[in-house]
Amino acid sequence: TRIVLATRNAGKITELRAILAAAELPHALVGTDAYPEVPDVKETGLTFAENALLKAHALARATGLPAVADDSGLCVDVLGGAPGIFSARWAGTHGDDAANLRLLLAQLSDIAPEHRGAHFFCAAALALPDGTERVVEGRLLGTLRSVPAGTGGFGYDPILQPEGMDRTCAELSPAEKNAISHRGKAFRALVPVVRELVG
Ligand code: ITT
Ligand code: NA
Repeated sequence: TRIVLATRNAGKITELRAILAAAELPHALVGTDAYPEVPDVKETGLTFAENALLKAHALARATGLPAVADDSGLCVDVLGGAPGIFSARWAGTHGDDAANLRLLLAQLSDIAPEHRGAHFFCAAALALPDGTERVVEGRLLGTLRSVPAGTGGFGYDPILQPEGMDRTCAELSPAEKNAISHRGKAFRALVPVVRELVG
């Protein structure tokens, strides 16, 4: 069986392939790019879970295959959880990671180190063509640096320092990040669900 990965974010795809490869599922993981005719989904949900389900259902219906989707973002305590579901377009242009990071750092410039708590959040959804759906979640707690560090990962990785570590996510190896990340936790939790519902 094939399973479609409902994401166009290159950073996510790399991580999802590594996380799911470790699970040794008997499925071929096909990227959304194999289905260029599938229109982009409007992420109109109010939560990560709703948006992940919207993306998974749209691709499952369009392809007739089981689809998994990721909706994720950075939630900053002192901003009441923002950027949250708006993380990918915080500075206005969808997917402009550098601009998003710059704006967030500017917004936090007066915030003292002890008030810079934040977490990454990931909702991982599975949808089948018949409408069956499941969603699971994972988070990674940490604090936000005021100066970016590291070149790995993507998005806000250069400023999120996981709890108990002295490096940012962008300074971790891919395996180190996946072992503790919101995405690693969510998709490892999704694996038994895939085994149950897809076979
Ligand atoms: P798809 O909808 O195609 O999956 P997207 O980039 O639009 O791609 P989201 O709406 O879920 O996906 O937004 C995710 C944003 O959250 C992403 O652009 C980053 O800014 C941030 N983000 C999510 N996971 C992250 C991670 O592991 N490290 C750093 N930033 C992350
Ligand atoms: Na989103």
